[in-house]
Formats: sequence, C-alpha cells, structure tokens
Amino acid sequence: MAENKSFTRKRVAAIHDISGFGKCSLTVALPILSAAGIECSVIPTAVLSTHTGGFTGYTYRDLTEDILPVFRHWQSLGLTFDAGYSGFLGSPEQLEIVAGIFGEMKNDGAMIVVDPVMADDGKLYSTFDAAFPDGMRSLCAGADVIVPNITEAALMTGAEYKDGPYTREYIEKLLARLGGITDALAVLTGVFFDEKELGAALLDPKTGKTAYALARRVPGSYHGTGDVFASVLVAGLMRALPPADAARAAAEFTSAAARRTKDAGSDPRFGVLFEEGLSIKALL
Ligand code: PXL
Repeated sequence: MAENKSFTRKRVAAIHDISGFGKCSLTVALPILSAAGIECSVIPTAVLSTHTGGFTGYTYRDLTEDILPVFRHWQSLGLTFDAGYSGFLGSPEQLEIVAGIFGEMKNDGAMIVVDPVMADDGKLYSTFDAAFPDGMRSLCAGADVIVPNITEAALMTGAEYKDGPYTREYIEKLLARLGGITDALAVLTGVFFDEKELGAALLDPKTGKTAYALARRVPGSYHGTGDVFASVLVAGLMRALPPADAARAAAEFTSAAARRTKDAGSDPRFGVLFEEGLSIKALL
C-alpha cells in the first residue's frame, strides 16, 4: 500500500447520534475514520436502539444537555481539532448548539463539514417538522464543506425536487442554488444520469468549478449510504486529497458496500456491508 508521505496525523470531532443497530451516523463515522488513520473523537447527540429509517418502537435518549459541556471539557484540556463533522441532529436546539461549537472550532482553524441529514427520496424524515430545513440551512451557511443529497439540497434552497435519472442542467442548477446559501464546497450526493453510475456532483463556489465523482450504480436503496459516503469524504479531505478525488474514493467505497449488501440479500434497513472494505487507506 502506498503511504502518503506528507500525511500528518489529524483529529476529527464527529457530532452525530449513535444508533445502536442499523449502521449509520457514529457507528459508521468511527470505524471509517479510524481505518483511514484519522483520530475520531465523538460527541453523541442522542442514543437510539436503531435509526429511525423504517423501524418502529425505537428508544431515543436525547443528549442535548451534554453536547456543550463535552466540548467545554475538551477545551479545558487544550484539545484542538482539524475538522468538525456533523450528521443527524435531532432538533433545532441541537442545530444551534452545534453551530456555536463549529463557530469556535472554525476560529481555531478546523475544517467544518456538515452533512445536513434530514430527508431522502423527496421526503423529510418523519421526526422533523417543516421548519427544520431552515435551521439546517443556517448550519450549512457556516460550513466549509456540505454533503446534502438531492432532497436535502432542494429543501434547503427551495428548488423543485425531482426523481432521477437527472439532467446535468438540473444538477448544476441545484449546485448553483447551494452556492447561493453558503460559500462551502458543495458535494451533492445521489446524482445519476443513467442506470450505470451514481455518485456526487461538486461545486467550489470560490472557483465556480464543477466536478463529478461517479461509481458503478447498484440498483435499490440502502440505508446509511449517505453517512458512509460523507465519512469517507471527510477521511479523504483529512488525508489532503483534492475534493474531487476524496469524493471519488467515497463513491467507490459506498458503491462496493451497496454491491455486497445487494449480493448478500440483507435487509436494506440494516445498513450496508461496509466492513469488508475497511482497508480504505489503499484508496486514499
Ligand atoms: O443515516 C442517517 C440517520 C442517522 N441517524 C438517525 C437516523 C438516520 C436516518 O434515518 O434515523 C437516528
């Protein structure tokens, strides 16, 4: 395996829920970042028995009150972070707390990555109300990198949501709209133009440059793929890859995990079989 000689050790603060079963949020971010050689510190925002995507009767222990004290304790220890990375956040109050933390981390030089987890397939997740995308838009406004899917991008920008396959025109309009709500690098996921490939479209609003990072498309829909993609993307950025290369690695890794899941015939709610691909340092 080729070692990137210029790589220096990096530490990420991941702020997501922990869903005990179902492979998403922290149960995905931790193994992926660790396997990529990145230290991953966590602030769990809630503890659930499973994620909320297709299960009923799940437990939900809210940890809103602990988020800021955890961060203050870290500060009292003089800890610094190369990146802050958020995903599923359970309430408008959590969005505000995390925005405050990210503001402080950014002042100290951290890269802020926001995956605005809240919707898919044209629909807001059932646990959120219609005002939630406005709060998520504010969190994205202060980020350096955002990783919305098509539904989340449409909800935050007021654009029309469409089912794929997409046209380049629709995708690039959506990217331009994202450029209107934030200066962050936009990595739009769930992009496909035909049955063969699926991945991300990127827009760097500072240069106006658009790029695509596509991999083999696996038919079907698999829970947690957005979290898997975003976690590999963060790992790649921390390993100083150009964003389009980090997104390509993320698309390849996610596609391979979806393929294994399809081949195994496992329940798509149980998450994707990403574990066997965890020698991902080879990709980065
Ligand atoms: O995969 C995103 C996600 C994360 N965390 C929780 C979720 C979901 C999506 O449904 O319910 C708790």
